[in-house]
Amino acid sequence: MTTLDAYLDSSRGPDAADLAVLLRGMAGAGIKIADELARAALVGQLGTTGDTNVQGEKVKKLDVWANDVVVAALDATGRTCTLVSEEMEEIRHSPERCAGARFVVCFDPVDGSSNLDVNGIVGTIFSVLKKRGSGPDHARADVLQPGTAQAAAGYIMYGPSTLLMLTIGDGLHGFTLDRARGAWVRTLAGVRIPTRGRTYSINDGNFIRWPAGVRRFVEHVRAMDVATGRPYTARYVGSLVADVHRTVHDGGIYLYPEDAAGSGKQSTGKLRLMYEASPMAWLIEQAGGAASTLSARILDLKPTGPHQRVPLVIGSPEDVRMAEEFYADRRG
Ligand code: FBP
Repeated sequence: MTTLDAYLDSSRGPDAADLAVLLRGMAGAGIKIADELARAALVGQLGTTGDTNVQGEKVKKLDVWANDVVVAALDATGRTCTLVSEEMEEIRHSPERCAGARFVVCFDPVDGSSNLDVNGIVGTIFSVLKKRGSGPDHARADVLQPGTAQAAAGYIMYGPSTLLMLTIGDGLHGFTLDRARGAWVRTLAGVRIPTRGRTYSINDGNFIRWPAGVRRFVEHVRAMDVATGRPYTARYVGSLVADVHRTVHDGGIYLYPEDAAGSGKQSTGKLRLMYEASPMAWLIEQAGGAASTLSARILDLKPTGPHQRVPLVIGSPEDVRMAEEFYADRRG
């Protein structure tokens, strides 16, 4: 079974060697976070810090701890000097580290943090972009690149096993942490998502705020019609990593739409483009899936800010197309 190291060593391309160093750093941070999650309740690492982050969310102790672990691991690679994190309001640009820097990294250190205190599945999500310019003024332009410019994307899922799902542009692969060997071993190679699924995943509690097209789509997949495999079953973990991973594996669709006009505060959606929607979109497209806002392809979006929020609908291509048709009133 191929290890992550062997897989990265065999990858080709002008930046392959530098990208390998950076990704090993991220994978190393994942091991530390997995270890800390396993003992968090024993060492008082659960609960909040009392602060509120740039997203307006109560900050969990592990959010900050994991953020520092990822920043230190990426700094140690010497391959990046510009970082964006859900837990850091500003773009962290360190000119003194730019000499060997080739990449910009956007990451969510603990995705699904509402699951932390209930021992639920959480994850780390990351997106790697090529550094194009030099100097502090260029840092923002380096960050605000569309998803099509990603050099790598991945998530680390802290579940019964610790799993790294990764793409560097040659398909979607999964590496399971083998603690005995201290190595990541490829257990999923060239993952392909089913073209259509039988599962939908959305926070039903937001029903009253969904755009009309989303309501019609959900009512459609809930309706009885054996011939088209309906009703779909509902699954929602409340952690993007867990809900997308199940969707990649089994097929189906995950939706976090914007709130309909006048119905709520998330008029542009909840999830963040740079370190949630964009990396997940590339990962799922590499597996033959689709990801959209329901009116535009996520990877084509031109970012406007490091913490920009967007609607995210992601999954099997036929299901995403169907949801887009209901949203555009072309169906139902
Ligand atoms: P963070 O936990 O990193 O803030 O991520 C956002 C998130 O928790 C996603 O993982 C998840 O899919 C979604 O928000 C759940 O939102 P809600 O509780 O509104 O359904």
